[in-house]
Amino acid sequence: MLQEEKLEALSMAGKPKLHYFNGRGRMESIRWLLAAAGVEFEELFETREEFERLIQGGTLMYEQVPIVQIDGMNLVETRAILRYPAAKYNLYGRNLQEQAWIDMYVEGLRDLSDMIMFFPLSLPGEKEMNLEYILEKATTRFFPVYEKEFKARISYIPTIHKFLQPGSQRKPPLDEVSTETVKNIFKFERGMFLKNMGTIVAEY
Ligand SMILES: N[C@@H](CCC(=O)N[C@@H](CS)C(=O)NCC(=O)O)C(=O)O
Repeated sequence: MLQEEKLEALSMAGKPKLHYFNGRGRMESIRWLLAAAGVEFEELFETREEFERLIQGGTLMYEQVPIVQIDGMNLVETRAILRYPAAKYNLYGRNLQEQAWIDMYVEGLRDLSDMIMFFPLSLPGEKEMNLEYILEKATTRFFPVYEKEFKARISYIPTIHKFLQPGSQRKPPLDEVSTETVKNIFKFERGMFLKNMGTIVAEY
């Protein structure tokens, strides 16, 4: 091994490993959280074959990603993953009340981000209707909360400011090509049915 390769391997050794496809999806909030905590992370972008290998190797508790390998654990379930570094790096409130507020913001944001995440998988005939629904809920229900509480403050936090700069590990929204990649990895063959604030009640 070359000296630089050894150094690279050493610096990667302690970093959390994130396994997901190369896009936002459920991993993006985890990327944001680690970035905000100032924690460097390594990303492994799954193909269908790698995803199946993880399943067969017994690494994925529910045969689903995201998975984050951190501190000797194979952490799955997005919100369980988020809570771990949040608590570890003191970003999960100073008391139970603060934790409850954080949970409320996180759960609301999840309702909104689930709708946005599944939007590219809408059936062609339902795209326009879904977009209208998401925009209406975003602008009247969710954005006012986040604008009031966070807008001005957040982007000034140095770690977040850095993550917002071009070239960071922040992902772009799905385009047509990456949507096809995701469909192939997770075998989404038809549309997803969105109802009631992004809850998927059926896959068809
Ligand atoms: N509740 C889980 C849901 C995970 C999930 O639905 N993952 C999708 C990719 S975003 C997946 O692995 N789908 C493949 C499958 O279920 O077979 C979480 O929040 O992490």
